[in-house]
Amino acid sequence: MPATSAALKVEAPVTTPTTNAKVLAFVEQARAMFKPDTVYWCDGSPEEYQAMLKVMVDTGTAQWLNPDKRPNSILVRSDPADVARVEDQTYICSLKEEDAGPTNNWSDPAKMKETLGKLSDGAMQGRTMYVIPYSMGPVGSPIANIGVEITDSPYVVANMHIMARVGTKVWEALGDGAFVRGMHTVASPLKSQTQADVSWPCSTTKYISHFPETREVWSYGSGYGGNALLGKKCHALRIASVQARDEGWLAEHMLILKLTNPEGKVKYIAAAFPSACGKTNLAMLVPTIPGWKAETIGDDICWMKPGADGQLYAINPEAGFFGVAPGTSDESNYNAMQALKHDCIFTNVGLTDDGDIWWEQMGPPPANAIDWLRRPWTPKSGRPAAHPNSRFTAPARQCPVIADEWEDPNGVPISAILFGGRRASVVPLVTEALSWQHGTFLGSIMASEKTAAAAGKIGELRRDPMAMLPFCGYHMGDYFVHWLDICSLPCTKNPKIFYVNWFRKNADGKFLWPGYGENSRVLKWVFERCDETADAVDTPIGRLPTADALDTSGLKIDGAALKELLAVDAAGWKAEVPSIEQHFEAFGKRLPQGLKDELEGLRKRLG
Ligand code: SAT
Ligand code: MN
Repeated sequence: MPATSAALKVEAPVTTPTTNAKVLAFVEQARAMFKPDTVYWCDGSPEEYQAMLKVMVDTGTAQWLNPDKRPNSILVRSDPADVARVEDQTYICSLKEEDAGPTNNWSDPAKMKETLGKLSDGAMQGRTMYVIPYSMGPVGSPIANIGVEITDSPYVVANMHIMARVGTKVWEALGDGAFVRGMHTVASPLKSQTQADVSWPCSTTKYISHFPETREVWSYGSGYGGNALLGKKCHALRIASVQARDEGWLAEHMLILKLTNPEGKVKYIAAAFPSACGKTNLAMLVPTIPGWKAETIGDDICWMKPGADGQLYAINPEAGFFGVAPGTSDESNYNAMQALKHDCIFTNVGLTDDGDIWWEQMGPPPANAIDWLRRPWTPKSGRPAAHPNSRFTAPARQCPVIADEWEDPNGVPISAILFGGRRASVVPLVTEALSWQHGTFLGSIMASEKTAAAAGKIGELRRDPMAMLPFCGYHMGDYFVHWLDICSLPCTKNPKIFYVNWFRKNADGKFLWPGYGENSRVLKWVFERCDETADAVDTPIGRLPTADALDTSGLKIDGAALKELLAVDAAGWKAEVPSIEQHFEAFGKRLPQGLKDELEGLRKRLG
C-alpha cells in the first residue's frame, strides 16, 4: 500500500462536508476519471497540515529540518526538471482563438479536454485524491472568490494550507454557489500495489490549461509552485483577470504596501514587477528614512474593486508568501527572514550539516552542505547550493510587519500604482505618469530582463505589460482597453501611476541605486506626489523628481550616479520607440486608440 494513501485512509462511505450539487458532481467526475485509491476531503485543520508534512517525510518527498533551528519546517527537493513555471506548456483555452490573444498559447477547449481526459484516465492510481476547498481572499469578503482544487499531491495540500484559506469554513461560505474548478495531477500513477514511489512524482508531459469562460483549470504533470498551487497564478491571475474584466475590477500581479509618514498619515501602494524582481523585498522593506513606516498587505497578487466612494479597494487574495529564496537575507529582507523562522516549507534550497537551510546570499556560506540535488556541496563547488528559483512558503501572519488590516474584507484604498522591471539602461529611477492613460501606456510597455522564475533564457529583455505577460487570461489588447475603462468608471480618486527601476547599471555593470530599504526614498516621493507636496518636473517621458525633491539625506551615493538615475535618456527612449511599435503591432486591431495616442505623444515630445 503506498504511503500516500495509507496515511490518510478514510473509511467509506464518507459523509461529504458539502451538499453543493455542483461540487459533488465535480468530485465524482474527477474520481471516475483519475481513479485514485482514496478520496480525501480537506478540512483545513492544523492536524491535517501536520498529516501532510508527515506523509511527505514518510514518502521521501521531504525531510524535517532541525527542530531547534527551524521548528516544524521541512525541506522538499523536487525533480530537477520540475523547478519553475512552464510558460510554453501553459494554455488559455478560450472558445475563440482570438480571445486568447498573441501573448498566450491557445488550444481549442474541447480538444484540450479530450487530450487531458485521455491522459488523465487512471492518472491517480495508487494515490489519494485530495479535495481542497479554498478561498482567495478573506472568507466571505465581497472581493474574495472561492475555488475547489482536486490534487494528488500532499505538497500541494500543505502549500495551499499556507497560501490560501482552506477548509470547512469555505464550504459554509460557498453554500450552493459557483466556484472555480481546478484539477491537478502529478500524472505519475502507481500501477501496482508494490511499485515504489519516487520522491517527487511528476511527468515529462505537462499541461497547465485554463478554460476562462467556464472558470476551470486543469494542470497536468508538474508538482511545482505556480503550476500546481492552482489558487495562485491559475485562479487568482489567469481566471480572475477574465472575471475582473467581465465584472469591472482588476486582478493584478502586484504587491500591496502600507506606508505611514512621520505625521501618521497612511497611504496604500500597489506595485507590479515580474516574478523574481523583488516584490517580496519591496512589500516588506525597512525604510531607511527616519519616521517612515512600511507594512505589508501582500507580496504577489492584488485584487482591486472600485468602491462606492470612487476609490479602488484592494485585497491580497493570498494568505502566505511563496517567495524566491536566493538573495533573501537579514540585509535584503529582514522581515521575510523573521517570517521564515518556523512552520515553513522550503523547496530546492541547500541543507546544512546541522539540518538547517542555506541559499546563496543568505549569509556566510557553510563549510559543507548538501545542495538541492542532494549532492555534497562546499563554497568551492562552483555551483549554487540552492536552485536559483528555490522557494520558501511562509504564512503571512508570521511576517512581523504584516499590517493589522491585511485581512480587512473590504480591502484598502489604493493611492498609487507602481510599475517596474529589471532595466540596466534607459528607464530612470522613478517617473510619474502624466495621466491614467499615460500610466497605462507605461505599464503596457514595461520590459524586464528574464529571471529564473520561468523556464527560458535568463537576462534576455522581454516586454512584460503590467508584469502580466504570463498571467493575463485573455487578449492583452482587451486587457489594455479594460485598464483604460477602469479609469472612466466614476473613479474620482484614481491612483497615480509611477514607473520605477531599481536595477539601473553604470557602464561597468554596477548597480547605480542601492535598492532595498533605500527604495523608501522613492516611496516617500510617491507618497508626497499623491498629496502634491513634493516637486516634480515635466519631461517628455513623464514627471521626474526635481533635484531636491528626492530625499537623499544620509544616503551614500555619488552625485553623478544620482544624476544618471534621474536623467531623461532621450536617445535611449528614441531608440525604444520602434521596439514599442513592434510590441504594439502584435495586438492588432485590439490595441486601444488611447495607447496609440500615447506612443504618438511620446514620439512628438522626444522631438
Ligand atoms: O509562479 S510561481 O507561483 O511559482 C512564482 C512566480 O513566478 O511568481
Ligand atoms: Mn509572482
